[in-house]
Amino acid sequence: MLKPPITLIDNWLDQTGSEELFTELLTTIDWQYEIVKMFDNSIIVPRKIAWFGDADATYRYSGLTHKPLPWIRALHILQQKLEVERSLKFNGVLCNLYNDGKNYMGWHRDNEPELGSDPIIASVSLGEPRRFIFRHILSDVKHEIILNSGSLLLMHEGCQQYWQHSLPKMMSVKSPRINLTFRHTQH
Ligand SMILES: O=C(O)CCC(=O)C(=O)O
Repeated sequence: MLKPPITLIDNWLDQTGSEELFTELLTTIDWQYEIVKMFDNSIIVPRKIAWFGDADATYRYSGLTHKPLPWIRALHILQQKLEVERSLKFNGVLCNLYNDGKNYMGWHRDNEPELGSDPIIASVSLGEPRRFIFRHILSDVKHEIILNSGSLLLMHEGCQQYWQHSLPKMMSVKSPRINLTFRHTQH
């Protein structure tokens, strides 16, 4: 059976650490709604975001240019943990805040040119568990996982080339979730 090239590590952060980090990020980050242009319309994206990274890690997606906010300690510690434990180097992290299950992310690939031709992406989840679905672009095969608080999802080479992903609405979810996707932008 066709499966996406991923590794999911539950409890990558322990429960206390996850809860503390979640509260810190929820209350200290200056979360912003994004407005994207679709044809002639301006659409408010159904979640809030913040982009942190090295000074030169400008990231352009959905037609918007994101200048990085300087690393905050809590995010820098995670960046270092990924480098030490997994030998993965990232120069930025996209933070997404989903207020509840009405907030979501539609089908897409993280395949912007500045991420390189076949990027590896590390995704850390905090707060409410949510469904996460992969869909193979040629065969339409789907693969579903649950992203629990404290989990680390590694999307390896091949994942962004051949698989889209989405975080669907979950109307039963009434509380927030934060997702941190560590990326390497090239200049
Ligand atoms: O919230 C998530 O787990 C997914 C985020 C995502 O797909 C993205 O940032 O590209």
